[in-house]
Formats: sequence, structure tokens, C-alpha cells
Amino acid sequence: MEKIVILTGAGISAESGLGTFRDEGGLWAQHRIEDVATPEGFARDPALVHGFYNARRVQAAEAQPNAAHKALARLQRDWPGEVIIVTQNVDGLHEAGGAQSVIHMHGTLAGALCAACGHRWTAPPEMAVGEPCPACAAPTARPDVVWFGEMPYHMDSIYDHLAGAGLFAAIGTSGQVYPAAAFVHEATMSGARTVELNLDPSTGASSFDDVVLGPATETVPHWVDQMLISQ
Ligand code: BJW
Repeated sequence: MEKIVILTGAGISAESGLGTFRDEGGLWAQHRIEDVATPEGFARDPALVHGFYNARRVQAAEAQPNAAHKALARLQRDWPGEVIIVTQNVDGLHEAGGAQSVIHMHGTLAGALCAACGHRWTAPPEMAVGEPCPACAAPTARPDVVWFGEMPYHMDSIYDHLAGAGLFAAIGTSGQVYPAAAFVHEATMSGARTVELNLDPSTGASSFDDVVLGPATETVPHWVDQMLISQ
């Protein structure tokens, strides 16, 4: 049975109450990207950046997985082939919704990273400036998330999965951030069919074979039902 690779973005968690980035009133309307989502911004004002991520860590911990997260977990469980979920999201809602394995290409709010030695550990609910790394004691703890100008995680594994995909689906992502925005082209070149499920058409919607518009909590469970019936 064909391998399905699914890329998710902030839109899949919107109906769980977590803000997206680029929709009206989204996170980037309230914060400057350069201040809170770049290594330079963190070096300039670590307290501001910790404050931004501490608030989001609390929100994510309180959020519940929605019908779309649960439907993808069901697809992962019931599809006779491999279902790879690659998420750009730093919340843990796929896992909370029952997904067995998830590739977090932009890291996770649950993680802390030492900017000096690269050691990783579980982030406390509130990270503070100057917190020492448990491995090297440098006062350089940061959220384990991928900022602009940094290399997203697990790229070799993601490209391997895209090369073997029979179907690629992008859910709730605006297609404005690379390299994720180019996955549809990688998948197409590998011969996969491609589908976008989104509230509004993304920047790259014309690159997909099919586009399904609507809120993720409606479109994703329906799409999963159709996939499982058609197998
Ligand atoms: C719903 C819905 C509902 C709403 N139901 N849908 C020029 C050209 C090309 C590239 C570059 C360039 N200049 C610079 C770059 C590189 C740069 C980049 O892409 N910049 C662009 C802005 C141009 N990228 C990078 O720097 C990346 N690294 C990199 O490229 O390394 C080099 C490399 C080279 C080759 C191979 C590999 C690597 C790193 C990017 C890091 C992004 N980090 C962030 C923050 C993470 C931590 C955090 O969460 O704070 O990641 S930024 C932010 O954007 C976050 C997201 O994961 C990411 C994507 O956003 P997403 O998920 O798409 O959200 P939105 O808000 O944009 O869209 C929401 C969508 O949902 C919308 O479409 C809605 O319609 C929809 N929606 N409600 C269904 N109910």
C-alpha cells in the first residue's frame, strides 16, 4: 500500500484555540518575526523571546487535540501502509490526539536546547534568561524550536520519505515558509499525487493536484474517511 506523507501547519491547531502566524490577528501581527523568531532576536533580548515562548507553552499545554489531529492518528493506525506526519507545529497536539510518531521539523515547545553545547532536555513550563545547561552549565538555555535562518530538523529523513511517497497532503499551512513550502514539488517529482487541505488556498495551491477548502476539523476527518474506504 502506498506511503502517505502529511505536512501540517498552524491551521490544524487553530480550532484547538492556538493562534496561527499569518492569518488576520495572528502571531506575526502581534510580534515582529525578527524579534522573537530569529537567533539574532534571542541574542538581543532573550527575556522577550522567553516571554513569547513561555506564554505559548502554557497555551499549548492547556489546548486539546481536535477532530483533525484525531483523524490523522486514526489514519496512521488504520492505513495498511506507512503514514508519516511531518509537522511544522511546536505544540504536542498530534501526539495528544493519538499519533504514534511525528516528525517535528521546527522543534517543540516541550524542549529546551543549550545554544552552547547542543544538549537537549525537557523545558520547564517557564524558561528564564541565564538558566544553566544541565550538561555544560553555560547560561544559554533556549527553546528547542527552529528560527529563521536555522536548519529545520530531520531534513534527510523527510526528503527520504517524500521520495517514497505515493500521496502527499499539506494541511493548514500557508506555504510561505521554506523548506516546507517546497515539499509539494519534491513529492510531485517523486511521482506522488498531492492534495492541500486548508481554510483558504495557500500561496502554492496551484502546485497541488487537488485542493480541499474548509476548516480542518471538517475536511480532515472526511478526507480520512474517504482514504480508508478507498483502500
Ligand atoms: C486553517 C484553519 C483551519 C487557518 N483549518 N486551515 C527566500 C526564498 C526562499 C526561502 C527563503 C528566502 N529568504 C529566506 C528564506 C528561508 C526562510 C524562509 O522560508 N523565509 C520565508 C519567509 C521567505 N526559511 C528558513 O529560514 C528556514 N530554514 C532554512 O531555510 O534553512 C536552510 C535550508 C535550506 C535548504 C534545505 C533546508 C534548509 C527555517 C524556518 C523556520 C520557521 N520557524 C517558524 C517558528 C517556529 C517556532 C514557533 O512556532 O515559534 O515556524 S516561523 C512560523 O512559520 C513557524 C511555522 O511552523 C511556519 C509556517 O507557518 P504555517 O504553519 O504555515 O502557519 P501560517 O500562519 O503561515 O498559515 C496558517 C494556514 O492555516 C493558513 O493557510 C490558513 O488559511 C490556514 N488555516 N485556520 C484549516 N481552521
